[in-house]
Amino acid sequence: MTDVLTPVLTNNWGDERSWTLEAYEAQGGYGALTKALAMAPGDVITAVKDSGLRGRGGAGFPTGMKWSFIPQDNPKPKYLVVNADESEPGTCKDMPLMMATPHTLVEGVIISSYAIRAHTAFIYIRGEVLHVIRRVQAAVTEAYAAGHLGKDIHGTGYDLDVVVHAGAGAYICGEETALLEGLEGRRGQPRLRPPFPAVAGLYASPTVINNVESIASVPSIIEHGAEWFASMGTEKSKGYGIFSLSGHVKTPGQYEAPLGITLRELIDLAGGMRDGHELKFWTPGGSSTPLLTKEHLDVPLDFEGVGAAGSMLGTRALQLFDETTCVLRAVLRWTEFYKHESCGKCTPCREGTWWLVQTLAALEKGQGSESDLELLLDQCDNILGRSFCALADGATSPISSSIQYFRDEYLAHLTHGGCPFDPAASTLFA
Ligand code: L3W
Repeated sequence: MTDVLTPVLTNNWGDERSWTLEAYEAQGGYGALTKALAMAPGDVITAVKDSGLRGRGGAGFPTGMKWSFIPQDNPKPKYLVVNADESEPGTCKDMPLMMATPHTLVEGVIISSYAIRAHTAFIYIRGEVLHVIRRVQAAVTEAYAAGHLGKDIHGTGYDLDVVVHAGAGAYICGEETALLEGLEGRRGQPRLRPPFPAVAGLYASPTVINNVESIASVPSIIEHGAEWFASMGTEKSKGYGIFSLSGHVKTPGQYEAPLGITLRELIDLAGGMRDGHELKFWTPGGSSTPLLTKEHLDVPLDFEGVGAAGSMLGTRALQLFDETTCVLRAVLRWTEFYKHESCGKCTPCREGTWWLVQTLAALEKGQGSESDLELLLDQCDNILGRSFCALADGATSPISSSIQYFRDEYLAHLTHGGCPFDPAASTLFA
């Protein structure tokens, strides 16, 4: 069994007033900043590269490599933007992190900005979570007062300003280029890539955009060293991450563990499935990642292991459903979400998600025929890889995977003339 629970990011979550500067500094907080500021910026990038840290926002792109794409011969200002929009269904790691230890993020922002030679950084937080926005803003204010931010940080001559920005509440703004549009004051819609933000991002300047957890992982890498971080996890998926468990599990919550842990181990940590019930299906990284089943309980939860099982690690948002849940109803509910959140910019997504809902809703009511399953898969085919960003691709994932694993359940709706499940039996999607 993997060494379970390696709390680094979550280590002080239970402490009284863990979010204050005083509590953070009492645990050695901002020590990594002092260490980083004594290093050359390029050496900080090398340390993050050597650690093997990969983006924690879903895609797993190597963080240090992304930073090294910032062209230092470009005279334009460089920016760091933290993607704190966390909206993927089931994902709940960045918000608790920002509530419990916002200074971990702020310290990470300063070190990361220093590494890419940025003098302005933005933390883009989804607008609905006012309490989180206030907490992060309070931490930024404390950091300015303590000399960790502003002019001549720690007397090194390095200047950095941090702006906390509230989004306006749209799932699409978690997509990095739509986020930049929002930050520039426009309607949040994705831009065509390339150019990638590292070349032309915010205000057409070189910009690094990283997820909260990625940036919050940086101080401990600097403090303990790249080798320490790389000694955890698996060969290609290094380090640890926060796994969020929700659904029909006894103790839902955040479990920090090395990448490569299995769902079976995590369920044990969470006290098991609810009494008398067994796992039926689950999402490894939110509803945008193809569903898996109980056959996949021992898949290593790293980018490669989950990929080999036909899904994606994504945001490690593990949503667990037992045998009382109608898979079709769950998938319909997610598809309605994607239809609602489609920004409408490209036709495959705008029209395609609408058609997916129509077809699924009819099947869920027991209307239509078996050929509608092929129609649904055909609709998915016409969306996948043909839209502007990953939103529509994500919308197809639960549909095609549920047909792959639960075709009989779709057909049972047709023979039953409606949903054969008792909606009262499942506490979810009832
Ligand atoms: C420079 C290149 N930069 C790639 C950068 C790129 C981005 C990062 C990853 O979507 C996924 C999505 C969701 N030069 C580059 C380059 N980059 N090539 O690397 O890029 P990419 O395109 O692989 O992914 P993405 O657009 O960032 C993220 C999936 O994650 N997801 C997560 C959803 C999460 C939320 C949330 O609430 N946090 O919404 C779940 O599965 O579907 O596939 O920075 O610029 N040549």
